[in-house]
Amino acid sequence: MTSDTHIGLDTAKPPLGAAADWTIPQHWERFTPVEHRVWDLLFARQQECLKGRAVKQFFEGLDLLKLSKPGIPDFDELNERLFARTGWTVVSVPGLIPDEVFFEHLSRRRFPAGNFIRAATSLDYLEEPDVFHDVFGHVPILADHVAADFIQHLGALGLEAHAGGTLQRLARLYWYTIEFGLTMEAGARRIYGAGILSSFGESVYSLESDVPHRARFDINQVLRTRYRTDSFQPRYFVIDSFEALLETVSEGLDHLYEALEGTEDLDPHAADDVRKAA
Ligand code: HBI
Ligand code: FE
Repeated sequence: MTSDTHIGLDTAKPPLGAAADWTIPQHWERFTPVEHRVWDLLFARQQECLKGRAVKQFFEGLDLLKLSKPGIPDFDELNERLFARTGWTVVSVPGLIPDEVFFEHLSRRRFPAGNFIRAATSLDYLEEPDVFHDVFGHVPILADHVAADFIQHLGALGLEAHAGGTLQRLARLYWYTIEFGLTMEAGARRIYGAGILSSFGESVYSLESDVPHRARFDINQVLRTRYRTDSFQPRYFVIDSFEALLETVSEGLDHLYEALEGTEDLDPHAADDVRKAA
């Protein structure tokens, strides 16, 4: 989860107590019963709401990683299972970290997870990604081999884009897949983006509202389309499968960045026919 405009993080130094890569110890024992209860509340609500809405690899990941165990997961336990499965581990961070640091972690199969959970008084509003968004939303599909490969590859592409000045485009690919992606599954649309999976309201809206546009995933359209960070998404892109998604990035993106130079950004609110002409 991030914003098109989180400013100044790139030059920031890690906060006190954090390592050079912005990781901090989870100190799982410090979470209070109230915080564990917030996790349980959010977990129960989403597990119910996502039946028939989330992609099957999400539920398989929940089971494989035993995430339905009550309370905020202890990363030492979680990482034993996750690492054995796909070589990924979850690392604790204080909150949003600089783009380059974030993508470096992904490129090494480390997923940065916020080391805090939202207050019970604001179950549906989130300033920065908390442990529920990151671990419930992002981690289950890391247990799927193809999705795990894709997210690591996105990490490497993020580092290249950061170095090459095309990070804004790559951030859109990240946003419209890992954060807010939809996929086809047995002929029906299903959710796989963490920003939706971890949001009660958007889990329903993304599939059932007639407000947002839903377009077949097209890498060029994605790289050109701006995104909103302050509301439900006005547009979703629907992939055929994780295999198809991985295929679109397997040759790298430099040739696409070049071809898109000078093209207009696309408005996510605009209808497809208008955009086709763009
Ligand atoms: N930091 N902790 C954290 N979580 C994110 O999702 C994140 C980040 N920093 C940068 C970032 N995301 C963006 O670069 C991507 O979402 C594009
Ligand atoms: Fe996220």
